[in-house]
Amino acid sequence: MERTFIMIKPDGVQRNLAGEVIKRFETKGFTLVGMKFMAVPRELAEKHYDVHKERPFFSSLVDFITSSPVVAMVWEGEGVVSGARTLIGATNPLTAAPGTIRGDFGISIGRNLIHGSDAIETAKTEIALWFGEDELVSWQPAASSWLY
Ligand code: 3AN
Repeated sequence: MERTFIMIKPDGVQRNLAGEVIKRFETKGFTLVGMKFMAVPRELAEKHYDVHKERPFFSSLVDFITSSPVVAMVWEGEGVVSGARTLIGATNPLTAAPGTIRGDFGISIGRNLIHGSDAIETAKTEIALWFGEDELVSWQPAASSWLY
């Protein structure tokens, strides 16, 4: 089953939006298979944003992501990589559509609340970078009478 890496960035945590973000992924129908609240080591942040290392905003992006804790998650489901990007919205929150996470809660491109892998291959790389296999749990809801 397809998986994607999602991170609620320091601004999302500090604005108390973690629950709201998780709720949107849950109610959409995706399945949580890994989650940790963590401080991000600089080396991990640099590897994660390696594709942007020549961009002018690289060091401020790494500074920001390492400045206070994030919620790192892996979500699973059919089409979850592009589906998550749709839930998240465009990179610039000012032009992100209303109804998306960035469109509803953000105004600044440098504080756009959340990261989501941009392609299936990127998702595999990012999941391996952020999580050990033993931190991911595949599960199914119980087909039993106690699930109301
Ligand atoms: P997305 O997160 O939508 O995939 P990317 O991969 O282009 O967007 O950018 C990664 C992160 O870099 C963004 N989430 C944002 O925090 C930051 N970023 C992108 N463009 C800019 C910019 N022009 N100025 C400041 N930060 C930026």
